[in-house]
Amino acid sequence: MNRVEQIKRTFLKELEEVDTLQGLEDLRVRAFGKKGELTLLMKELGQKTPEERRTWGAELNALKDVLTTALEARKEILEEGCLKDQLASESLDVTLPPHARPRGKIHPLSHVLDQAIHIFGQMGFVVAEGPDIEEDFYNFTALNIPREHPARQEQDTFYLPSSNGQPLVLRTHTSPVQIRTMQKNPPPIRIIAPGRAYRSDYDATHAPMFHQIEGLVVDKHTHMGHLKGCLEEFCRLFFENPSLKLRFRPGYFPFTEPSAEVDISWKGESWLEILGCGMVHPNVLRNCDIDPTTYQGFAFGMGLDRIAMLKYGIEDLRLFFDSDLRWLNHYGFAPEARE
Ligand code: 2NM
Repeated sequence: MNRVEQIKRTFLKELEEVDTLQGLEDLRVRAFGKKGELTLLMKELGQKTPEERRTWGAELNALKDVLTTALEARKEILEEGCLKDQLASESLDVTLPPHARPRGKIHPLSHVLDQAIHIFGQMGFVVAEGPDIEEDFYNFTALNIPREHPARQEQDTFYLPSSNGQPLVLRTHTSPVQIRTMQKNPPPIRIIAPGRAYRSDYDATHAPMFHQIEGLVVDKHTHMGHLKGCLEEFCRLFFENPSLKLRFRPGYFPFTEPSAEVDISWKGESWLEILGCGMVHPNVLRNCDIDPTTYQGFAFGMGLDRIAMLKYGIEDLRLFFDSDLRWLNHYGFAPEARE
């Protein structure tokens, strides 16, 4: 048996036994690599006579073809097996529900809003809403805020180009929602108006856009005692402190008379102002076609951002609106906890 035939036999036999792609590659290198058996034989051709070169060359070329074809065939078989193994070991059922919980957090403001709506909801209040862009009439005039009142001045209010003679503003409080509600619905009325308000003011505790929640009750015998009881109940539930004390100080708002500012006892040592309130001014009721000799109402308003900061110890209001994921992850609430 000549050398060519011998190489062919051993190579084909080993090829049949090889069962990994790496083993196959090793075998290929032993035949066709730089120092492979076939490569060395090819090199020897150079030292042969032209006659020998012709016959040897033909034989070597035939061997090369046979081995290459056999290598390719074996490779295909091994690759197919390899893919089957991979498919079997990496099977994935995409119809299964995800095992990881959602990672988003509820913004502290949304959380506080949910709590407030829940507490007032249990007392019988319903949520009312209105536009952020308001007519001057609803934001000021109807609320008994005269033309010379400082709240109207440019430094506080964002004015917009007027439409058909009506001056427009970004509402500076959510009170216009109460006006619209009183104009549309006859008493008894029991609403809260949560929403955005805008004032030209910006520091650690003031943002040009902030959140308010206001409330309004109108009925025939509504009085200051109802107002006090309602706000005390709310504050005790919201701050989760059944012995929380409230202090009512006389105050002034153009739309209520009498008016009061409310403080809560804080860490047993000091008072903190958290809201304003009062009995709805007769002029305001009249502006909404409600007869002040038959009906009376109380109203209150507080900053949602402020009560969120107090409850959760958040120092800088500006961080509320930065959408910083690290901040949200720290101060946010798990979606499961949402009421
Ligand atoms: C406050 C304080 C006191 C208030 C009054 C009214 C309305 F429309 F009924 F007259 N809405 N909101 C009010 C009263 C708001 O926020 C500090």
